[in-house]
Amino acid sequence: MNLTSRISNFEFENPLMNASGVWCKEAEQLDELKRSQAGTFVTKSATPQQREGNPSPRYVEVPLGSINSMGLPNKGFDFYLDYSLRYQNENPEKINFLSIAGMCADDNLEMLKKIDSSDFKGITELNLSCPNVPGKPQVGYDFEATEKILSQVYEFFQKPMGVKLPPYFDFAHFDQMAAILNKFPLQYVNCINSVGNGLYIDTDSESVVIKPKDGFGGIGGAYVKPTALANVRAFYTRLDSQIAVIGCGGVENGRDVFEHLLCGAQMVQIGTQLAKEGPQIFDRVLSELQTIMKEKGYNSIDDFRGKLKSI
Ligand code: OXC
Repeated sequence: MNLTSRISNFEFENPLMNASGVWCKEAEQLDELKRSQAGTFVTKSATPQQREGNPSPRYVEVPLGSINSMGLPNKGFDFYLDYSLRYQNENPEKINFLSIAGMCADDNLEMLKKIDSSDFKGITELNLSCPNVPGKPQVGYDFEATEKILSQVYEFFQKPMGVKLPPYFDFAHFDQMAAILNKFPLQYVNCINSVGNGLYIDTDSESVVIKPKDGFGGIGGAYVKPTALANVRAFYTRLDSQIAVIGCGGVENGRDVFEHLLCGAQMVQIGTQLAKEGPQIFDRVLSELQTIMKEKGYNSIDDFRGKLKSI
């Protein structure tokens, strides 16, 4: 069975990978992803310098998913660039995604300049949608700021790049954001980051469950699948065909992956459920996907990718 997926000129054995932030902060975690069945992996969103992130508790599993306010804890940009360079030297036929999330536009430009002048051959992900840094709005909800940063980036940046978007909930916003993204030579857009600033409450203790921002945090898992699928579909149908879509949100099993692919995703990321099960999840989900494809008589993902039917 052919599970091959592509982003730009890169080909991956299968469409599965981690969602940035999950199982990818430490070298040991990245090593485990490397050894897993995932088609590739993405590193934790980096800031120029190492960050501790928000106070704990800051990630809690809740009945239908998770709530988090990590606040971009990471080991600093150089660590993830070095890791990625080592990975590509050891595995010349493979590449990974390198995620960055500066605290401001200048941070992003500084990191992108370093990537541009490095030997990095993989794909950069510009995270425009972290909901968890107190006082920092999500750039992806500011259409002017999004267009401005992309214009600044493409004045010099020559390498493959995609953007990680927050979820949108209005057709006007799908239209406006897609029109902006279509102006740039992006390789992909990633839909979606967590649904920002939800509030999960523990009724017994009558309290919030995470400490930062008085309990407000990004929601992931089953809660967000319909929103994620809507965003994948909305951007798949609006973006120029050379811009791929990566689907992220609510993936727990092969059926969820199938649905993201049907909506048009090239790659499908797993976050909350990866945090729960660990990297062996990729074996299970891949075999579930193959079972569904076999039942439906599909030999390759391209047989059904994007072909969601109307009624
Ligand atoms: N999305 C992000 O982009 N970052 C993390 N959480 C999230 O939901 C974080 O570090 O807070």
